[in-house]
Amino acid sequence: MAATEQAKVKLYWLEKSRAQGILWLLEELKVDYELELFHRNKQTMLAPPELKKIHPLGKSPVISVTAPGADKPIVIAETGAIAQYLSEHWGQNSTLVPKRWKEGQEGRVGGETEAWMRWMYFLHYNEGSLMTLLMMVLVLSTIKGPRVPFLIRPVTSVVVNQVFNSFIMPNLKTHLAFLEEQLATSGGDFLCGKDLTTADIVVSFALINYQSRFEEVGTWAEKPEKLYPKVWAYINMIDAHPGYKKSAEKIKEIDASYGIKW
Ligand SMILES: N[C@@H](CCC(=O)N[C@@H](CS)C(=O)NCC(=O)O)C(=O)O
Repeated sequence: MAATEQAKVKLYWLEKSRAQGILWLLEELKVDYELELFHRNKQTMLAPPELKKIHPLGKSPVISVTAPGADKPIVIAETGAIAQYLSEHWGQNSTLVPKRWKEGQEGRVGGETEAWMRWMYFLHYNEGSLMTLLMMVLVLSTIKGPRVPFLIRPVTSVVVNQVFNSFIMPNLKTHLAFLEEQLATSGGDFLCGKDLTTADIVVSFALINYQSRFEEVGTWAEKPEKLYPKVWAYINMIDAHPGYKKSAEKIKEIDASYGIKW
């Protein structure tokens, strides 16, 4: 039996979190995994302190992988690192991870295929650039929302709207235009070409969960779906993907809700 089949994989799950994207990834890669569930503090929405016993930052997703014969598990945090590790061990010989080397160029600088270069880039881009911006939208929105006392909310709203106009909106437009161009030039419907890859699983999770907030950020010349039709076609295609739908059903069984809105 292959070591990957014997390895014990556990996903430390936090409700309403990026762990949902990792669950789809595990399902799509056909990894046999266990779940350990954690719930957010109802007031602060922070993760419970017990998650810090798994990894010092106390965030989710985190996975542990116990190889056959190993006396202790490897603990991996960060969406991109988790996706890379699982892809490298469970995704080889599948279309979920693009072939790395051009024929005859194995191990050479510049010998990588364009699809693999895109795959590597998007695994990093997701948390390094896209989610950083989208998290700012989430946090800033709460500063002008019902969690802020009614009397000071007009003041916080003015400040948040200024940040939305001066920083978030121009950056969001740049990202959406970039993704539109990447989808136009990938050679297929997905970010790395004609096949769904683990990079699509990671990036689409961010887009699906934040698309409804884009219009909160400011005034658009037209609806974002008209301005970035390929991005919207991509979101809708992933939304209808059977593997995605199945994972969303499983998530609803675990958590009673799907999504990261809170
Ligand atoms: N860059 C990290 C971000 C991890 C992260 O911030 N996770 C959130 C949930 S999506 C979390 O654990 N929040 C609870 C908290 O901050 O206490 C990753 O990609 O895994």
